[in-house]
Amino acid sequence: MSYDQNAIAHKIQEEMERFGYQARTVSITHLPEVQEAVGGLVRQGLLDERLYENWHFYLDSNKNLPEAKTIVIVAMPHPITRVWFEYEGSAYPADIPPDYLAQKAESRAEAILNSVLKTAGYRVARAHLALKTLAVRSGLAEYGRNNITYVPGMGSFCTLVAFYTDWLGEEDNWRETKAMKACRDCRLCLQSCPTGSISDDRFLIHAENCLGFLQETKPGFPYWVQLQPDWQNALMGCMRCQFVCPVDKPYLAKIEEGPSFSEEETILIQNKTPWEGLSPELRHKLRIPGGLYPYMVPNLRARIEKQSKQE
Ligand code: B12
Ligand code: SF4
Ligand code: SF4
Repeated sequence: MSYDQNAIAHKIQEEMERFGYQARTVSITHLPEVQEAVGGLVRQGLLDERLYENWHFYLDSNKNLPEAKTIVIVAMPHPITRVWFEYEGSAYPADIPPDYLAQKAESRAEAILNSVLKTAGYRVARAHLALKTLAVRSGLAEYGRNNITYVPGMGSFCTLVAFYTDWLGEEDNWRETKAMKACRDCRLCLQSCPTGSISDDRFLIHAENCLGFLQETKPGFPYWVQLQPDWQNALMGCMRCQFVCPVDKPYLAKIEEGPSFSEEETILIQNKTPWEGLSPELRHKLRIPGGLYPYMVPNLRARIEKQSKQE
């Protein structure tokens, strides 16, 4: 059976839109440019080695699908999830940033592509690349000064995921990198970052100082961060540069209510009970992948300590 190319592109867009997702296609010929955008920074010594060594987003290519002709990049809106912890008669709210709970949306985007492309005889494989670079160069997003990318209708509260396919998408969306107009006269994220990771000396943030990095490499908070206001603002990572951003304001109102944890459950977590020692129900309720659990514990402790002091 032959499939009309336009019909395939149309079907992908239609299915993505059903879930509020946005997608762009980019020719595989741009893959070296995506890699080089990061490679150039590495050679200039502007990117901490631990970043690309830890996350491998930089030189990865389409080894899993050598016949790939197209890269599809997808942005999926994702609200903050607010969970509650009971402790000594008080309820403590804590926010989980969208990307820590994004697996479901990523799988759904993959399922959509599989349902359209595999049915038409094409293959689909995950593309592990520098996703913000790809999103901005494909025209899907623009950079904020905080180095997070903003998608119209989603702000920065979205997850990105990319795929290779041997289907030849007709549209090759490619342009120069772009920053948001809103950042021209605004420095709120720079002024609010508790680690000084966003600076005036360069556009690229000093990601090795970002709380997201510090917490994922070593659980806890360095003492110098604790001297800053609002250094503890999320149950995982940090959202300070998104909380203060005027472009994100409309999306901050959409908070998804997550589960509440009883005092008993809160104490188990606070006491650093190993992941394997938690009941299957509690693990399920926590929603995060087990590997991230040790990074959550110091945040919960700090969250409770901070609110107790204010009460
Ligand atoms: C490593 C990583 C981290 C590291 C480093 C982050 C960083 N800024 O590099 C740490 C752990 C700190 C981190 C933290 C967070 N991350 Co992260 N992270 C990644 C990962 C794996 C790679 C990022 C990357 O490519 N870095 C390399 C740098 C060089 O890329 P870049 O920032 O795009 O840099 C470009 C620009 O600076 C541009 N540029 C340079 N000079 C200039 C000048 C001008 C004028 C312009 C316009 C551009 C420009 O060129 C560079 C190369 O293209 C991606 C997933 C993936 N595979 O892509 C997720 C990802 C970027 N993270 C994500 C998120 C959500 C976060 C957090 C918000 C999580 C949180 N709340 O705690 C924070 C945000 C921190 C921040 N302010 O950036 C999302 C971003 C979604 C979005 N809307 O953009 C991603 C895409 C994950 C996902 N699947 O959705 N992250
Ligand atoms: S806070 Fe201001 S400078 Fe920072 S990303 Fe948002 S609009 Fe841009
Ligand atoms: S996530 Fe937090 S630490 Fe990282 S750049 Fe934004 S405000 Fe700074």
